[in-house]
Amino acid sequence: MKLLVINPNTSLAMTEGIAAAAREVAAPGTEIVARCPGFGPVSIESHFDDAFGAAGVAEQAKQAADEGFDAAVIACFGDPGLDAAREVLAGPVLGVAEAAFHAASFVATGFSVVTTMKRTCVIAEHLVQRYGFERRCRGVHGTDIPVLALEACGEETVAQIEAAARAALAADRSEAIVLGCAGMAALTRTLRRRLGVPVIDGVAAAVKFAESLAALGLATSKAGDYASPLPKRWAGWASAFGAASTT
Ligand code: 2AL
Repeated sequence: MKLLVINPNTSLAMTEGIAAAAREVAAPGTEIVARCPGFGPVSIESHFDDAFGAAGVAEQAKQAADEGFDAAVIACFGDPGLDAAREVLAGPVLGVAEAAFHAASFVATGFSVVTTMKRTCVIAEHLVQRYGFERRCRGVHGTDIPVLALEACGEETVAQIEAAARAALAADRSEAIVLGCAGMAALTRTLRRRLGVPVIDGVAAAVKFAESLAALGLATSKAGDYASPLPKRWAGWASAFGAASTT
């Protein structure tokens, strides 16, 4: 299958890291194509960043709509633009936060999220509520590690995330850790070994769920909510996005 992985931020280094994490778990027949938007912030760690990340995802999804992708993954923990991508793409679209919450719930009764800047915790908490995981997610914990610090992540940063995860497991009485940033994907195995509990990277989870949905022959329902957007006039730099979609 052909899987589109959209990194909603504009960091090429992070896009490559996400692609590597996706390829590490992908089945032999899965082709991973990783892209990021042509505009927007280099990292997403505020509501304003998130709004432009969502627009970037919408741009990438729209541009890829006729390229024959079987499924897509939105690789930023805020799942920006997820619903928009589902409207314009034919195959299933998975957000990494959504995928990670589902995966964690299969292996633990309660999980904690360990994320980047403390100010992004509310974005993750909103997703927990939106997806209905309030009874499984026992806490969201910020480390105040900037997203870009994860691009060249040394032992000091890993140790900081490990310490935050240990504190979260104890304070929340949880049994699994969800990593709250796509840039943390490369740390999964190390943290799993050190913590001795399931550590869930949403990128890997989303890739495997996308493969499963494709194997099951399941795609986004176009019967209502996720039908293609109505064609209309768009103004300014976004005018190309008003054209009718073929999906
Ligand atoms: C993220 C992420 O996954 N990518 C990004 O730019 N920001 N998440 C986060 N919690 O900071």
